[in-house]
Amino acid sequence: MDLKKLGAFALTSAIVCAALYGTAAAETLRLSHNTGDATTWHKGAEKFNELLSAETGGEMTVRVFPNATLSGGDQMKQAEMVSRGALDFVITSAINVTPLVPEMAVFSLPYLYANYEQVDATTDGAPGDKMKEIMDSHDIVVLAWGENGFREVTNNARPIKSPKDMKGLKMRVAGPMYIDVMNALGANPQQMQWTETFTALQQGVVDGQENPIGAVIIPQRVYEVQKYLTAWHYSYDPVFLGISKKRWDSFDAATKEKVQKAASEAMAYQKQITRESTEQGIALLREKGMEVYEPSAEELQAFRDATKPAFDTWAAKVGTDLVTSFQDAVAAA
Ligand code: X2X
Repeated sequence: MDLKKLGAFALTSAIVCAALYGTAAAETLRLSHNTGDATTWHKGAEKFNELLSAETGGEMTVRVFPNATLSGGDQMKQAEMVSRGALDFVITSAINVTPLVPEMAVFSLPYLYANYEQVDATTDGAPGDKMKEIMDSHDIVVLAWGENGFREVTNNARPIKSPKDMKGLKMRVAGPMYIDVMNALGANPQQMQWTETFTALQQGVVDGQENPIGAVIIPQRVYEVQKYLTAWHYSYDPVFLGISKKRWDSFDAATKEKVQKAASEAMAYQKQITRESTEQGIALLREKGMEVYEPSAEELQAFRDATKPAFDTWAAKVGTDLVTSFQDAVAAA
């Protein structure tokens, strides 16, 4: 084939491709998250793909990878991969980012929040924006906050009604701050990947774990391997939809606007379905055979007092100014 023919062939191929796929520039971006494909995290990710495809007329689509498969099953590694541009998008929760950005632990300080109004006052207000700035300095652009939720404790040994009931329980936790919280309660914590936790609970490697009801416990059927749940609301965990700064900076202004719009809407949806599922959650878990305990205000205070050392340790790591800005927003809500 001479050069002229080769050129004509290449041109024809390009035209055929463009006709077949609508545009030659269609691109698929990758999104990693670290829960299963039935969770509200996953539904939020799928919604983001749907909205972004619609917004861009099919020019941009998002392929969703659950269970942290793109980071070799390591849920904490996702943030680091996004920050160096090895992943486009991530949906993960605050606690998973704390090895890279310790300040993210501020959200989950034990008993910082008592209700959703207080949560929203921080994520939708100046404290949430400050956290976006800090994340940005680690090359992760937080497009929108979503929700994992208030984390509740489950176990197979006994009902948990007071801190002394936690003594000696082998607890699976997600990240470093929860190790300190569990130690303050006299439990035996160990850090473990979420994807390995169901089997560990089933086989009795650990007695218990803690996770939000609507986003994780129900969709991942934790009730099949756990008998007792206490709704102690000890730590709130937000999720966020983030993009690598490298990828974000490669977009023009119009594209940024479309990505931002799809992300905001997808995470608003994710938060809404998480809260709906949580609201029905305790009744459903009882139906499934779990024994659910809802502590009184005084009982909650006992957990708050017992976890105070972990609050203080992590408030110091996070920085007093940041903690105070969160506490001020909470108090004003
Ligand atoms: O690992 C967990 O416990 C989970 C799924 O909630 C988080 O990613 C923090």
